[in-house]
Amino acid sequence: MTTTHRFDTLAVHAGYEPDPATGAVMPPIHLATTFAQQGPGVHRGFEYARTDNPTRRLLERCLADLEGARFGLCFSSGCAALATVLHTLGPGDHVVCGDDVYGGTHRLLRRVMEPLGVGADFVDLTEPRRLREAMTPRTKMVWIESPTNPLLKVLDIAALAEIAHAAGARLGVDNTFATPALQRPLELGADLVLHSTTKYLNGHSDVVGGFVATNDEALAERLRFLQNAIGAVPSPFDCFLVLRGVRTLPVRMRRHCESATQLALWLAAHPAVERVHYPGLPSHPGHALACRQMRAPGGMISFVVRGGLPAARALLESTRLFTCAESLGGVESLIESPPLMTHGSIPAAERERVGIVDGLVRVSVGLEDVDDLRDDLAHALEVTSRGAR
Ligand code: P1T
Repeated sequence: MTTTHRFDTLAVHAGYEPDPATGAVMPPIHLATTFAQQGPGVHRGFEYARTDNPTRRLLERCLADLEGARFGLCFSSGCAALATVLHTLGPGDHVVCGDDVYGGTHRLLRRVMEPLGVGADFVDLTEPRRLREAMTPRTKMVWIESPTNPLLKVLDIAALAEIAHAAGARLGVDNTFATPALQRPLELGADLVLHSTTKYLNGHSDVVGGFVATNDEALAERLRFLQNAIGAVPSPFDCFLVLRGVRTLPVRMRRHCESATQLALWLAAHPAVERVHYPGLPSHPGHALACRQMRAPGGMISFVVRGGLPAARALLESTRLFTCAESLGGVESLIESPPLMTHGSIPAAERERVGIVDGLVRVSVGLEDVDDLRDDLAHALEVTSRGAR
């Protein structure tokens, strides 16, 4: 098995060969917390399970291969992964972050890192030149999502990498929404790629986890040190589950994308819907860039319902198949209100400036029959608009 295989093959095989001792085609889950040493410091590569663990090592290799990376590190959540990455920075350093990011990313920068002396500015980076304007001599990191959460903006990763590098900063890309099945940021010039493996990579809504990959050896070494020192590592069982989930990632992503495209087109023509954000729609401002940068537009859609917050609330209370819940990327379809739920930790004025309006609703399109999903939204939108009349 080599990394020259095509993506679908890699997804099935990366990181693991049948066990030479037993022939087992799936790896064992190594639950041991400590490993016997022949003498102090003399061992087979494993000492203590926070530092390294055979099941985690398999997943790290697998996910790094999928991102086309030399190095990969797993964490206990996406937020833990980002917190560890941000600890490569110190007082006086500055981050330029895309203005539309997961609420927890915003919270980590504003309320955890800023009091520690790491400044952050949140900037709309859909026009790459805005990055040049926002960079200061102290900017060490540019942090983006593409597509963004929740507005599905598409950012030009290659152009932003060039600008960041010219000023001596690193570009980190949160690739949670796209997954490596659709987009590989390191190949576009990013220095770091991050995932909440809680989402599509695991894909079954039963693990919270995070992952970071890089090709920069010195950075990987620093992250390895911080991973052990901070200790926000995943359990071996969770690593096994993510490894298992990843095997079907390309198949799942194809279906997520097909169904989301159909639903986005249908929503865009619905009278109760004011506006649809989906990179697969030709009317989306980032559509051409998405066609260049991504293999397909993804399984996430957000849209604005007419009638503001009361209408959004009624919609979330009226779906039967779409479950009202945070998170995304699982086999089941979810619906949520960013201002009330995932992005509630961002101050209202800042949310409004970014465009996270009260009527915004986000859906994670699952693997159910797309006609059932459309019928469910049709029924719920009918109930919602009846209430508004
Ligand atoms: O939940 P956790 O595994 O810690 O991952 C945080 C995170 C990081 N990056 C992106 C793009 C994310 O969407 C998330 C988590 N997001 C949700 C829970 C959500 O519903 O948007």
